[in-house]
Amino acid sequence: MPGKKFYITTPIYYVNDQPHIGHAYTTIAADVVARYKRQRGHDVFFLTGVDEHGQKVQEAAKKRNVPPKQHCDELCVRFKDLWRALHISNDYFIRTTDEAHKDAVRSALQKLHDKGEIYKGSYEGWYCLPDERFWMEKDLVDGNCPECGRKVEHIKEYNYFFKMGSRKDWLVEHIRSHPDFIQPESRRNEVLGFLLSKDLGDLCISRPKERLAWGIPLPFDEGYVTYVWFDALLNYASGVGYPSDEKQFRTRWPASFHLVGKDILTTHSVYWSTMLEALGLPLPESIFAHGWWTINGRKMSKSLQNVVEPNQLVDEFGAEPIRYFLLREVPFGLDGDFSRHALIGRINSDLANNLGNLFSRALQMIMKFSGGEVPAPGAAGEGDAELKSIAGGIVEGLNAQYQVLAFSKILASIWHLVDFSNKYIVVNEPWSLAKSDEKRARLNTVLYNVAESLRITAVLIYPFMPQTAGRMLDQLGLKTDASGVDPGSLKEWGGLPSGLKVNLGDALFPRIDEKRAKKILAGAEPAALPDQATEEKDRITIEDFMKVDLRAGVIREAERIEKSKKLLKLKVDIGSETRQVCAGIAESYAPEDLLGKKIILVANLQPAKLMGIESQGMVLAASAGDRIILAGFNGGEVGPGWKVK
Ligand code: ME8
Repeated sequence: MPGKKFYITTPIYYVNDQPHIGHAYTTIAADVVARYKRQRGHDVFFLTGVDEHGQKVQEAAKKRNVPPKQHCDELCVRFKDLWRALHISNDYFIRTTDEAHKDAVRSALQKLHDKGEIYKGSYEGWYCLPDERFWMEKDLVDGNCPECGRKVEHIKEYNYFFKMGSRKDWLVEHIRSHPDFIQPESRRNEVLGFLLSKDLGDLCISRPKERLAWGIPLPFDEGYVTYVWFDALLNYASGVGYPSDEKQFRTRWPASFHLVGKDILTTHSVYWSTMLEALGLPLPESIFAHGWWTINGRKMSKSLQNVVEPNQLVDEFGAEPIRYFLLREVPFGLDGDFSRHALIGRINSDLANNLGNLFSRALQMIMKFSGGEVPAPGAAGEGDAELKSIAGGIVEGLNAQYQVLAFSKILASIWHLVDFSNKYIVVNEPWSLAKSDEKRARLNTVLYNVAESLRITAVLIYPFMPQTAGRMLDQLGLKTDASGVDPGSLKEWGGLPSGLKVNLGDALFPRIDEKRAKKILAGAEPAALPDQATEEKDRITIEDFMKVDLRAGVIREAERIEKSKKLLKLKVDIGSETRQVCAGIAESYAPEDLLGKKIILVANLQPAKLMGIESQGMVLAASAGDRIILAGFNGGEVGPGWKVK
């Protein structure tokens, strides 16, 4: 019997240019969720595709001197190829030039027109050509588009409008009564704020053909084509059969998740929701708007020559480290900064060192001390219960973490298991146990437990790194495919059969040595310029410096400060007391990721009030542009209150 249905989508990307790292980000995230849900036995449908109509695409085709359809055919292949290279497991790839999609758009338009939801009216206003949006005079910033800052044109013309404005109260009520409808919560509040602060106008859904030819003609007036957003949003319905294949549509709809970037949250939460309501269709369960990747603190753009090409990254690093990095580095929902430097750091420490070394070490020990076979475990000993409980804890919390797309946290918790397994080996010293026959039973238990922990790790990382998971299970001697193992089954420790023949194979993740790293970084994105270091005349003496009381602290609590984008309120344990500190790090850190983090506090600053909240000290951090990284300690057990000098 098919499992519970689960339908997830990405935005359909414009084919006006090559795919870049931002497109890869959303698609990888959707892929991870789709793979997880399939593992859990859900009947998954994962849709992605391309947005091919409208001004942007028409202009791009013109620039290349090819007809728009030919341009789309060529560009669309690049997206498809990239998804293959990144191991994306979409069930369907939709193009808005597909006949079925065009029919769906025309059918929806006709239906709304027949119901009196679409009317013709005159429009006078300012039009941003690149964004394809009308603006009111009052919205303009210095006479330019408030969204992209580019020039706008004054336009007066007749157009067709969809009655969106009258649905404002209904939409506010829907958002309020469905807490998961817009995620994360900060974005939900933003949309509510936007809706409550102004009137919601009707939506202009047509463009006169003489101004824009590349679009779907309106079924009731061939002199116009459909506005690209009205066309594009309907892909989520047409991609699952609307309206011609009612049976498929009824099984799949509504979507469980629309994943989008924060740039297109309004179109999804306001335009799409009201369109669905007018069509008499249920709304999606959740729209999740993730954050924005910058490159060394700057917007990605062709003119800055800092566009990160995912194909090049795949060639340099392989697909799986990229999938891991993008979802581990920054909590989904927050903005992040991409750099090859950070990517190499994660590959070398998390992947090559922590996971890769643990895996090869474990297999080598099974080879050496157990004849290459996973031994049968004996009685439990010291540390075993903790290892099992860490694994069990991850599995227990997994569904809830996936429900809020907490990828970074999920990976951090899996790596906690990896780190503990490494520690478990160090503490139990299998090489010493192997020296005495009496300790054989304990040796077997330790080797078995490490192997079982690695099997669990493989199943858990499968959604993120499917090929690595497959290699791990294969090297552990299992013939099972990780995609077919329900993570729920991992709750029971001991699923790994003993007697399996392990095989060594190549390292999971080769370390990137200094020479290679240098070569990669030489051609990488330009570094952010740090502030100039102190001039000679501003230098201080050692006595001056010693006046600053720097202390190691542990963050015990962290929360956002209402109305502040930048500030977090922290409770920092410095041994003798707990300090309340306001830190301007909210754009770089999620509060939940700070708990337990060791930081450096300036402990003898005069208290100050920030946004009305007392701050009793200052946390040290490095910053360049918008990018902030907390200063901390490099290994070692530093206790709260230790003096830093
Ligand atoms: O907006 N960081 O297409 P688009 C993170 N066709 N994500 C990014 C990003 C960045 N720097 N840049 C792009 C469109 N994205 C419409 C969508 S849907 C019915 C129509 C990702 O090619 C992110 O998901 O401009 C963002 O929402 C999307 O690409 C925009 O892609």
